[in-house]
Amino acid sequence: MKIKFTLLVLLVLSSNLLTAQSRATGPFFSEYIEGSTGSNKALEIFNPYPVVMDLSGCSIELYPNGASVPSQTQVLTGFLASGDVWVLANSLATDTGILNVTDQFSSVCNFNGDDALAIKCNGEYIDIIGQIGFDPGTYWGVWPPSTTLDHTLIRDSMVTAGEIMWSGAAQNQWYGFAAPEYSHLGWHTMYSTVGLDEHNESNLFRLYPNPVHGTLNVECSSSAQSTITELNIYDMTGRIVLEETLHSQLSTVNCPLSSGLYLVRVEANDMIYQQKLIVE
Ligand SMILES: [Ca+2]
Ligand SMILES: [Ca+2]
Repeated sequence: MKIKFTLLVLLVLSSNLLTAQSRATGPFFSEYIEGSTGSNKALEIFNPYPVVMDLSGCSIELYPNGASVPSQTQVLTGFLASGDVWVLANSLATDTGILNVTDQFSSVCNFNGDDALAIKCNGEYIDIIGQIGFDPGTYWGVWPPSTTLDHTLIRDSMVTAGEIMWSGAAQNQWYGFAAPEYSHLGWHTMYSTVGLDEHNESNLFRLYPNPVHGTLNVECSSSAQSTITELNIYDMTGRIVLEETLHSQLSTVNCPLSSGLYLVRVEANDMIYQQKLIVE
């Protein structure tokens, strides 16, 4: 059920996409759910490219308990739209938070924390959760601190391609939520830091102070002759945490957010500007 997605990177696709396309391409894991009760387990995969992706030739593999060969393989078929996700779930899942957005039931959703999962396309690994052929004991740890046991893991919105190296690489690309947490399932947001910086290098759009504590000023330069109409602030999991409708070149926005890194996206006339924001 492809119900909802946001793709913020289209206007700024540049070197990141070229880099990704120079190696094997395919979808990557955007969400992992290992429920604390029953078989409420799910995987979400995401198409990061600006074109429809043909999934034929791609499969998802489950490597249980340190196995070096998969016990379960799910061959993928069909097409996945740009920025869209495909949700696979355990056939015994009972929670409607999973069932309402499931596209396909699959036996690869039989992991329980200490297993590795891979996406392979045309014989090449595209993305791996954990380390194939190695048993971590109980779970794989991720950073910020969480684990693959009894957690929902959301892929960092800055990630633009799969990663086959786990230690020190893919393991640092996930945000963990204690199970049950299903509100991110069925959609994913991706954006590119390289693109963001490049897109705003002419300083047509300005946020200050940054870091901010309290009131944020949002301004389009007079040379841009633009009036800001919409402002959205996203957290690092891609969730919109603040929405404002504005009607001026310079606006002030009360910013009562918890400390952390965010992405601010504004629309002004026909342009979209994006910039990272630190809240103190
Ligand atoms: Ca296992
Ligand atoms: Ca998701």
